[in-house]
Amino acid sequence: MTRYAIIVFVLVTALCSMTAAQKVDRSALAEQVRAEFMHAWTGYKTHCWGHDDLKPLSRTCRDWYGETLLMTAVDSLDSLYMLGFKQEADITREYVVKNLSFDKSIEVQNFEITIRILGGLLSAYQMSNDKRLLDLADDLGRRLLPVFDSPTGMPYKYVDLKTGKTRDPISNPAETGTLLLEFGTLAKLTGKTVYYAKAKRALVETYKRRSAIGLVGTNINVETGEWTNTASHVSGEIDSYYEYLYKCWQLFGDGECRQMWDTSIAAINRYLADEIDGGLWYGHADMNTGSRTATTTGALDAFFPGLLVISGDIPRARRLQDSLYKMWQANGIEPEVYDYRASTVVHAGYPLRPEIVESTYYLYRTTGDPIYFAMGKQMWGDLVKYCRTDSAYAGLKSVVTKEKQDYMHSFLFAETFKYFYLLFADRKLIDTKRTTFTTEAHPIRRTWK
Ligand code: DMJ
Repeated sequence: MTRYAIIVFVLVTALCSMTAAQKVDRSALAEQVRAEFMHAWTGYKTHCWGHDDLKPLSRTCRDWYGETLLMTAVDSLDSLYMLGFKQEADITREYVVKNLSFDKSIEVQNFEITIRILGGLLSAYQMSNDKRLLDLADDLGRRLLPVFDSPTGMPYKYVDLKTGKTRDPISNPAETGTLLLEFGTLAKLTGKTVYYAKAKRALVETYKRRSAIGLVGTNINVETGEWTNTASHVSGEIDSYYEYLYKCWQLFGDGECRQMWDTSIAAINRYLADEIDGGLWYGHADMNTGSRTATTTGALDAFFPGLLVISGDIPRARRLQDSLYKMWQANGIEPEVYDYRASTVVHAGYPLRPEIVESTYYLYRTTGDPIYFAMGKQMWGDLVKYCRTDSAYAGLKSVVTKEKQDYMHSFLFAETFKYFYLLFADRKLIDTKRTTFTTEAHPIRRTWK
C-alpha cells in the first residue's frame, strides 16, 4: 500500500466507526426516551387514568373543568403509536372512544382544547384509521364553532360545550390564530368547509390588524378589533400565530398564508431581532413604533429557531439556537423568562416545555450537524436529572433551586418526549415531506388533494 492509500484507509475506517458509534448512541438514546415515556405514562395510568392530568408529587389528579376530557390520554395517543407502543395505544384509543364525551355544560378554553384534543384526535385518526376518532373530532369542532361568532370573526376565548355560550372577548394572536391546522384538517377530512373558512378568517382578521410597520400586539378585543396591549414579540400569546401563518402554507398550500408569513417575518427580523455581543436574540418592541420595550425571551420563544428552519432561514436559526442553548446552560435547564441583556432569570419556572427540543430536532434533521445531536443529548440528560420523580415527571418551580412543581402537563407526552425521540430515532420514522406538526406536535399528513 502506498502512503496515500494508508492514510485514506485509516480515515475511512475512523469515519465508519464514528458513524457506527453515533448510530449506537442514537438508538440507545431513543430507547431511553421510550423507557422514560413509559415510566411517566405508567404513573399517569396508575394514579389518574380517566382524568385529565397527573400531579406527580402528591399523586393526585386534576380535571381542568371539574369533569374529565381525558386530556393526557388524547394528547398522548399519537405519541404512543409513534414511539412504538401499539398495544398501549390501541387500549387507550378504545378507552377514549368509549368514554370521551363532549356533551357537557363546561366552559372550555377554545385554544387549549383545539390544540390538545382536536389536534390529538385528528392525528390519532390518521394513524389508526379509526373513524370513531374523526366522529369525536367532528362533534368537538361543531361544539367549538360558536367561538367565531364575534363581530370581527376572531374567536372568543371560552365556549360552553353544551350551550354554545361564549365569553371573554380579550384574546391574543396565539389564541385567535392557532386554529387553522386543526380546523382546516377537520374540514379536509369531513368535507365540511365551514371549519376551514372560520379558522382562516380568524387568522386573516388578526393579520389585518397588524400595525403600519407589520407587527401584531399581545392582546386584542375580538369584538372591537382594538389592541389592548401593544407589546410585540415571539413569546407566549403571539408565538404560534406566526407558526400557523407558515404552516398553513406548508400543509394546505394556501398562498395567502405564505404572503402573510413573508410580510410578518420581514417585520420580525427588522424590529424584534436583537444583536448582543455577536449573539442573535428576539426581544420585545412596541408594535406601532418598533422601539425596544424589553430584552426578555424564554422557554416559549425557543420554538422560533425551528420555525426559521422550516421556512428556510438556516443561518438565523443556527444563531438563535446558539443563544437559546446558552440560556438553557446558564442553569442547566431553561427558565420561563430570561433577560438576555442582563443574563438573568426573570421567571424561574420550567413546566416541562418542549420548544427548544423541537428546534433542536428541526436543526438536526435539516443540517445533519452533530452539534445539534450533542445539544439534544445534553438537554435530555438534564431533563431526566432534574424532572424525573418516582412516579412520573414533574415541572420545576425554579430552574435555579431545581425545586419541583406538582404538575405534569400533557404536552410532555405530546411534544417533549416526542421531539426527543424524533431527534434520536431513525430518520425514516415519518414522511417529512408530507407531514406537518401542529403547535402541540400532533403530526398531520396531507392525505387530500
Ligand atoms: C403547548 O401547549 C403548545 O406548544 C403551545 O403552542 C405553547 N405551549 C405549550 C408547550 O409549551
